[in-house]
Amino acid sequence: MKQKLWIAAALIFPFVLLATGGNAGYDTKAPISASPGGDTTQPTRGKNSFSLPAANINRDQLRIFFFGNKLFNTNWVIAPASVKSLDGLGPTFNRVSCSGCHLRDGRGQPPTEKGGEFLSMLVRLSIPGENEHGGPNPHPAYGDQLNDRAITTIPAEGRVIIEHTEIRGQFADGTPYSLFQPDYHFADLAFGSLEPEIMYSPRVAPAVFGLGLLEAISEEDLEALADPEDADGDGISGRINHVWDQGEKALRTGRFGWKSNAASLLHQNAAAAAGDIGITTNLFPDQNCPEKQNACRQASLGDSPELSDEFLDKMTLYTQTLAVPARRHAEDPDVLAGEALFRDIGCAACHIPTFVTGNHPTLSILANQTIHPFTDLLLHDMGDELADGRPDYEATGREWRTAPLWGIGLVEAVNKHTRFLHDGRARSIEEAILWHGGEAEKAKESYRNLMASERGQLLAFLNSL
Ligand code: HEC
Ligand code: HEC
Ligand SMILES: [Ca+2]
Ligand SMILES: [Ca+2]
Ligand SMILES: [Ca+2]
Repeated sequence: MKQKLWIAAALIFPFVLLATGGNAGYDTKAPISASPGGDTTQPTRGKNSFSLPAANINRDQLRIFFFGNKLFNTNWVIAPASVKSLDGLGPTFNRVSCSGCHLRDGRGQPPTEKGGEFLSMLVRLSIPGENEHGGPNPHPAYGDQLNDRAITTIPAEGRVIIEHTEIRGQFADGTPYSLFQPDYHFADLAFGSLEPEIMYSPRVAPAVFGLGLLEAISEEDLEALADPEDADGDGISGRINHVWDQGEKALRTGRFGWKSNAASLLHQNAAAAAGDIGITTNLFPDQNCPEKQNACRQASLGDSPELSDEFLDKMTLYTQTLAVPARRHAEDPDVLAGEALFRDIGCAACHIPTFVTGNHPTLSILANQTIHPFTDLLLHDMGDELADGRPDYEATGREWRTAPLWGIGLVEAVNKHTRFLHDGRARSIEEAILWHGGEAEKAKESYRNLMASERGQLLAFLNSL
């Protein structure tokens, strides 16, 4: 009997600590302010709402920010060119600039016409097995990403065509809705079939503001939020993705990418330069030419590295200090009612509203900020329909990082579209909710069961972010 009591006390004690707050830097109940980026928050400015420097940036940092902005918008050219510091495009690539996909620092979308070319999304590839760091195993002929463009002297790898099937459903009150289920086909493959063993993952470019604040969320908070075995029995089991960081040369907690498959912005940016544009850095010094692509290897002409450490650091500060835009209509009664519904029906269990950031590794302006990103940066099983079937480090083929929701109501103003989720299949915020499954099935069902007026309030809240 005595022993049982001890066990019970040992089990309950940690929960009491958590429930009473302890030192936790996150909160699911605190009211949500109009400044989701803390002191970095900037007023909205139409289509430039994602492109402003953090409001608390200092003058030296601002100079670097503007230079980083230039690099982010640079159209890289084939080497050798007259400006040596900005050549080395390809040999294969997806776009010639970062902003080609992250248009106005915002998000990409699938092609708008049937069979249209990819302008702001890409397809990751791998075959079964793991690479030397436990990450995705690249395809011997196509690598870890389908590069749908190339310099003139060599072939592009191929392209992807999207087709849609319409799925019909209805809300509990009988109102009908329809969803677009995408179906992907490879075409014009230059190095033979990708079947039978290829695993692929189509992903749109996410927006790039507020990311330094996500980098400053403390490790302890993410560990406290993670519940891999669902010990508290709420049906939600967030997991940390441990991923190789090429800057630290170690496994680190993943925070960026649709599967939390990158741990730092330095790594993410250098990987994007190599994989998306064909630009080498000291972090990734090899040209993006898989073993079977001889012409690719012979075509690499840029200086090594094509992007210097100094420029990579400046580009990284840029992606760390893009401001989070202020909320609109935060005090509107419908928005406040929607905020209450967001918590009541379980959205806030994954889309964690509030964190106080810890220290940032390089930028003190990002430390100790009360922020509202609406993510736990953790992996969740989102069900069969959203599954890509392609593991990414510890993320399974059914798991995705909780997408941050800050700024989501401004996507239309900035990017002139409302395509959501990892592959942009959702045509509206509401469709994104209706695709939720797996651990989020219960919250999705609760949404489907709301009255039309309540659904409107929840959407008014999301549009105020
Ligand atoms: C071909 C389109 C494309 C280009 C070009 C591109 N990106 Fe991206 N970017 C993406 C996609 C897709 C993701 C999500 C990646 C994933 O889930 O693995 C991403 C993710 C990111 C992220 C993480 C965002 C987040 O919310 O986690 C950053 C930062 C980033 N890119 C920076 C850059 C930089 C810097 C460049 C230029 C060197 C660049 N990107 C070029 C498509 C692109
Ligand atoms: C179990 C965790 C979980 C719960 C609960 C949850 N979400 Fe999500 N949410 C996610 C994940 C993971 C994604 C990314 C999925 C993807 O891209 O395939 C996401 C994506 C979204 C998106 C699209 C964001 C974007 O950038 O494209 C919206 C909007 C959203 N959720 C709203 C909600 C709302 C509203 C609720 C409550 C009804 C909710 N979510 C409940 C985990 C969750
Ligand atoms: Ca190159
Ligand atoms: Ca490739
Ligand atoms: Ca749980």
